[in-house]
Amino acid sequence: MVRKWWHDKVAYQIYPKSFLDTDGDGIGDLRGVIRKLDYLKGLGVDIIWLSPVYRSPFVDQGYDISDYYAIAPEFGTMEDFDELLAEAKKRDMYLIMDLVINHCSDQHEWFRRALADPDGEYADYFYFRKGKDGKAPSNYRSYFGGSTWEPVPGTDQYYLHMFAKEQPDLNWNNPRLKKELFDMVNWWLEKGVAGFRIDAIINIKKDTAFPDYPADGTDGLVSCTRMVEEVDGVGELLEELKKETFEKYGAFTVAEVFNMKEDELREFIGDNGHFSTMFDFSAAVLSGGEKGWHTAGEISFEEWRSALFASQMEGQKVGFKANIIENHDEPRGASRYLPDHARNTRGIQMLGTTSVLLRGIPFLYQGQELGMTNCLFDSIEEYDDISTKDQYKVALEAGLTEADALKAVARFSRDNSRTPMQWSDEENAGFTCGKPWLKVNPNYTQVNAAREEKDKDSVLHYYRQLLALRKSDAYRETFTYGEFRPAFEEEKDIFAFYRITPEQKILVAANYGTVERKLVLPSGIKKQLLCNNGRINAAGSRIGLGSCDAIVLELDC
Ligand code: TEU
Repeated sequence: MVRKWWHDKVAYQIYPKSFLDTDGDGIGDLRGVIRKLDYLKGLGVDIIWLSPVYRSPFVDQGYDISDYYAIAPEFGTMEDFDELLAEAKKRDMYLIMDLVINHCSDQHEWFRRALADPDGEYADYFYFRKGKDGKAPSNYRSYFGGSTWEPVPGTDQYYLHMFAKEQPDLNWNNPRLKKELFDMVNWWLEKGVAGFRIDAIINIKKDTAFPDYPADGTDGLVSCTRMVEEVDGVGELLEELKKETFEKYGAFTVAEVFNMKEDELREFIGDNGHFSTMFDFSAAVLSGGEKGWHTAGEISFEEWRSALFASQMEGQKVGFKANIIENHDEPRGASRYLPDHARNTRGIQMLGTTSVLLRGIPFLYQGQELGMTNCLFDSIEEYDDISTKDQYKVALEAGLTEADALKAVARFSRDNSRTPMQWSDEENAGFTCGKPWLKVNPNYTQVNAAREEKDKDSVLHYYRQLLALRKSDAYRETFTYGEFRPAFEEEKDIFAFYRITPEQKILVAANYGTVERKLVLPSGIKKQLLCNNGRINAAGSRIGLGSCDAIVLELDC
């Protein structure tokens, strides 16, 4: 494996709108990020992923970009951005941007020109197609519900949008469009960003015949992912993107990839892959819910452990995955992957331990280090998220009551992870002195950075120890390059694995169950590296793991 600069780093996703507001408009901003760089450095963060801060009408919270070269005034100015970049570099931190190039905003100049002249050159930056038998060109359902085709005003044509109708898809068959995108990517790389998180990128390849597929819902439509899964050739586009941009700058890239074809992992993240790495969504996709969030089942511990172990075993054959428990699209990990009895400080520390010490690059999401959890919203009107509102409608159309539909979306709403960062027990959790754009989780009085700073047993202190251990001189090599090997898989409720190099053997073990479990180790304990309850119940090579205990041990090789 070719060693890369980012292999031993820790990354942290900032959702700027909810991170810290410094001008009182209730919206987080770049100056808020600047103000917290030392907090992030002190946590052990090396790479910061900034969710989109480009100009946008915010229909999809910035994932609908109207100007790729401008900072949204809600977040500040380009000067603020330049200062953030410079201040991060002063701290040996790397900044990566969110690259949203499957689609742009319907307010982007390209699309406005396309609407103004549906037969002109800018219309071919998008997918403008005539309808079929008076209907849309194909029967695809968008990720946010409804047809992926929207009529082009004043014509018999439609335009394609895999996401919201305000997010027209960009035509990657158009060389002029591609060059505009590549020039933009290189402009940001020239500015000194270290790379990108790449949004929804698997969607850029279309089957331009736009064939219908059998409907998979009562709306007579089929998920647009069906076309994504069937069409070949995305690799050629991804390779061109890499060669025309990232590769020229040695940029770090982490791709958001769902629906990748079998056996393509090496092409995506191998030594010469399209990307440096990609997120491991193997746990997130377990929730299913193909017919809507209201149809999603509960994940069993065994399914969850097996999915992560399989993903680790697959990943280490070809490269590095990016490990997460949550992000801005997912509910909070502490509310999703912990059984009820473990939804407490030690359970959250346990979850952090078994995620951060996996093989691959850990990507924390803002507030994860505090143990932030899902937030209950009292009505659908309190939610902001476009996906949540769509799923609420889907649940009602499936016959659920309003109360049950609200419960269904509460589990998976993207707003669970978009509530303002909880800095203190002051009003609005210290996030803003204005009216926060989204509800603040009422548990901020307990779950907040200021309180946890003073509590040596807090989630925050534990995450600092966890990241320091991972990056320590003594163990960095093993936690970065050490083989991942499952341990005690036959043991119910035990999530345990080894990280192994010729010189070191480290055991990470946690008890997600409710009763103490005894484990017989394969060799003696050389050193206790970390434990979330201060002491380990060990005698020789036997250990006792109580409920929610997480331990990290160096064993005799
Ligand atoms: O997400 C792509 C994606 O597949 C998810 O949107 C998922 O389908 C959706 O969250 C279901 O609720 C990326 C961004 O992470 C997401 O925030 C954007 O909404 C989306 O792309 C469009 O840019």
